[in-house]
Amino acid sequence: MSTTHQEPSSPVGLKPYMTEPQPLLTVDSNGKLQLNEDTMRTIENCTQPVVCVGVIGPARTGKSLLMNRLLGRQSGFDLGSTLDSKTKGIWAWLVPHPKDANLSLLLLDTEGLAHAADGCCDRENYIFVLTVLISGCLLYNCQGVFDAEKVDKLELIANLSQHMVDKMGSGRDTDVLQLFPALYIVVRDFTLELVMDGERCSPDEYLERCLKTKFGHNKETRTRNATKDAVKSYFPNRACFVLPRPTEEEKLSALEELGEEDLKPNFVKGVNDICDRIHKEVKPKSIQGKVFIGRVLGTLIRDCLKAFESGYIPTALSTLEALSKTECSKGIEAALEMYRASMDVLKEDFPVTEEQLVGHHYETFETVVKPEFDKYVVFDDKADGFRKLEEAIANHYKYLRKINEEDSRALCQQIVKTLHEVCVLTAFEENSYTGEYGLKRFDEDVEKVFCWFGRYSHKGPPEIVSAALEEYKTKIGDLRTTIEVNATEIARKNEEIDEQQRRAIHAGEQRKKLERNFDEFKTQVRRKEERDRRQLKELTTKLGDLRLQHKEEMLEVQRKAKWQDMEMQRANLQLQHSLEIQKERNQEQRETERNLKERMQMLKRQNQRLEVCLEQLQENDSDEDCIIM
Ligand SMILES: Nc1nc2c(ncn2[C@@H]2O[C@H](COP(=O)(O)OP(=O)(O)O)[C@@H](O)[C@H]2O)c(=O)[nH]1
Ligand SMILES: [Mg+2]
Repeated sequence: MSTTHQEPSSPVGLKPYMTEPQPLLTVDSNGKLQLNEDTMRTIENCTQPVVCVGVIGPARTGKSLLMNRLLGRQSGFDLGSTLDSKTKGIWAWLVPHPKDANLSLLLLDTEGLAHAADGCCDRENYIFVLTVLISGCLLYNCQGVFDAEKVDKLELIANLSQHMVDKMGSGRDTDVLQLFPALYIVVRDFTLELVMDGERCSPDEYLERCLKTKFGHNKETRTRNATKDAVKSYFPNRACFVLPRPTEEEKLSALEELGEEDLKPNFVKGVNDICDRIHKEVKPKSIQGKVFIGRVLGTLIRDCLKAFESGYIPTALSTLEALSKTECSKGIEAALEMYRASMDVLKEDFPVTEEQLVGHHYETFETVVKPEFDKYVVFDDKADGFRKLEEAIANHYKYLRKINEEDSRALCQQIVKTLHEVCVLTAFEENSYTGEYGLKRFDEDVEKVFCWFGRYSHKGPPEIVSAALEEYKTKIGDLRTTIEVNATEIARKNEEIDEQQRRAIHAGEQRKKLERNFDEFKTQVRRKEERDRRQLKELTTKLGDLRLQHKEEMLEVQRKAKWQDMEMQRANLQLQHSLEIQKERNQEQRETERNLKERMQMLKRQNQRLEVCLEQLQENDSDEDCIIM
């Protein structure tokens, strides 16, 4: 086979491709189709344009085997070798495109039309419609020959297609028809010679001949002709392939185990031809130049499922409208996200000027938002989606503008606050603005604030910057008035204080003078007191001396008087004794008158000598020895 399967590369944590087929639509116990989210995620995450190939046709006609062989695989999609169909719903297999690294290939294996009689008509319709809508190539697989009976079997396809293109003339006819895939009819177990009118013909010529309408008016002919016309109208891009039986009858049930060498060469060649044609001709679907990538396919599938769940089969137009709406919303979301991300880069530098913000906004809008939105949007003829986008962007721009202005305001206020603190507040707290030149200093410092503020760049929109300065001016104006009032008040108080100080100094001088006088007076008093004390002391000493002297003199006098008394007494005694003696002697005198007279004379002399002695004693009053002598 010409196709070589490449193992999908799957970075850790991401599953860009599927290593094996996965269920896309499963059938629950009630026969309802359920979407497999895991498979959907893988498809939706595929960012490459996707070539989608779906196979339909009666059950057990080798559809699954054909899909596996398209990937050069013996196995993959389950084959059913019994009457029971292995494939229910739709199975998907997303792989890298074997021939184009920029594309991905999605194979859809369906449970088949005219499925076993389990009353699943709606389901068949849904599966067909969904496969048609998302596939770029629809393989219609049938067995035997493509004859009138097979054409009849296409009636369902024709009818459904007819339904899908209902309401033609909406202005979207081209787009609607573009949604239809190429139709490749694959006739399996084809045993006949391809001969028409005696000449060999190609399978495509064979198909076209089969699709030729026939003349006739009976109902059967009319219906068949309508089917043929419908198929030709909706599937202008069509082809036919015939494949012989892949191998001998007895090996059919074990086809999965057979290698290429076990298959008939014609079968292998036929499958290769299909592959080549698919690889060459089937392109990813696109509407209005918007190529279907995984996300768009996902949107289509989900929109279809919504319609199925509501019980109706979507038309191509409704599908496109739903797709347009959903993609438009996603486009708005994605473009807005890109806008946000791009603007967030500028937001890091907030605040910026209005020009910068507007400039970045317009540049982002033109170079990022529009292209991103364009990736999604289809059928936005009236630009409703674009208006919504503009509105969303405008809202976000408004929000950013507000943030920018808030940031600018906050920054300006912060700068002003810091400068004010550094240039003004510190000086204010240190009372530098009081006194005669306080207000002048204040004005100079405020001027510094304005000057330094002007040196800061990236402050944001000028009107916000101006507003911040105006606000500061008002605030500073109040402060200036306060300083002015304070300065006047302080000047007045200073004058008062100066006056008080002057008075105090004067009073102090007066007091000092008084104190000096008082000190002098005290000194004088002290000196006088000392003098008086000294004099008093001297007088006291003198008095004491005098008293002592007087006392001694008195004692001496007394002593002398006492002594004199004693002397007198002694003299008296002597005198008495003398008198007695005198008397005796007088008697004796009388007796001895002469002797007495003589003796009297002698006593008188003695008395005179005593008196002389006494006088001498009186003259030497302190000489006791002398006295004692
Ligand atoms: N006669 C015949 N049998 C086939 C062919 N391809 C597959 N088979 C067998 O038919 C049975 C059903 O095949 P499968 O691929 O599951 O058919 P599906 O139900 O259409 O998907 C299996 O046993 C296959 O081996 C074919 O081309 N001719
Ligand atoms: Mg199958």
